[in-house]
Amino acid sequence: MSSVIDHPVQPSPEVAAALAEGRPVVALESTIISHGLPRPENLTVAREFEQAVRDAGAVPATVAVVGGVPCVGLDDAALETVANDDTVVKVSVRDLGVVVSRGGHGATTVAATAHLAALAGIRLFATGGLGGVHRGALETWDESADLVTIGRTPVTVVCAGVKSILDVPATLERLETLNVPVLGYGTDRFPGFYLADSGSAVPWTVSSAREVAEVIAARDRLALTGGMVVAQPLGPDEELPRELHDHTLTTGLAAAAAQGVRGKDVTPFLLAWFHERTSGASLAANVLLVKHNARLAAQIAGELAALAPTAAR
Ligand code: PSU
Ligand code: MN
Repeated sequence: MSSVIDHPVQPSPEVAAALAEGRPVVALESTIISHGLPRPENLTVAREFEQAVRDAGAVPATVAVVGGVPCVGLDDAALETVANDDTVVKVSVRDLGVVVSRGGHGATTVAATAHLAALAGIRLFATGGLGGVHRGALETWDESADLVTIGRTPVTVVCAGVKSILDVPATLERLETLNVPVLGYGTDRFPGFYLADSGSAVPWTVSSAREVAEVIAARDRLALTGGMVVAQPLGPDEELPRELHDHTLTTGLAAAAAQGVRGKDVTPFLLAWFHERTSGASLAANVLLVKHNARLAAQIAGELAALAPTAAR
């Protein structure tokens, strides 16, 4: 039995075997399960995200801190804890050491998931939306640690862009400063999560998983050790109706301000606001886009394993 003293993270037996054999593995975050999606759908959906990775030929590794152990790959009981236990806290990189030392439960954000996945040797990570620069950040300084962490962590994050609850142009500017390439998958527009087009352009467009794997391999050869973002939009028939989206966003931002919601609570507050006020439409879009991203990340991991067998681990 390995311990967290010998090894920084604890991979599940299935994940450990896949990594040792150079088979494709895709990390999945857990904040989306505990704080991003409503109960009881969150547990079912968490299993569906893992299944989407499997269906595309890779091994899913959902990341979370369970009883103080930084786990990469969760068994059924651990996944259930993350989905249903009220003591699970949202854990970004700054929180990891505290939650681990106290033996607590933590659901990892994109930043904390990327950090632990990279420690385990996983190169691909699928999620819904990245954190980013919040609106009004000039006064509040509220910028997600997701950005700086991706900037220095050798993981490719497949997402549907960022939510329009954020300042999208400022987020893209920060990613540029942090040397993070943003590749639009089949699009030259940066996706806006529920919306296919956030209104901003991406610097690069790719059209196959193979192409993304080639960029990862080229970056490895160039000793570019930071991370990368692959942004995949929902289809035209899959995105939220724009009027519904805009109305829900405006009222949600106003409610957050009126109720004094700040810091790490802002994102979960706005996600819940959308889920409660779009009669299931935002939830359906959210689940669909994560599954798309899980599938694409698995395909990229497969291509990378074929292209550069040692880089895929
Ligand atoms: N954006 C979403 N859904 C999410 C999150 C962001 O559309 O679930 C979660 C992710 O876990 C992300 C985190 O890493 O919120 C960012 O939170 P903060 O802005 O507090 O860093
Ligand atoms: Mn924040």
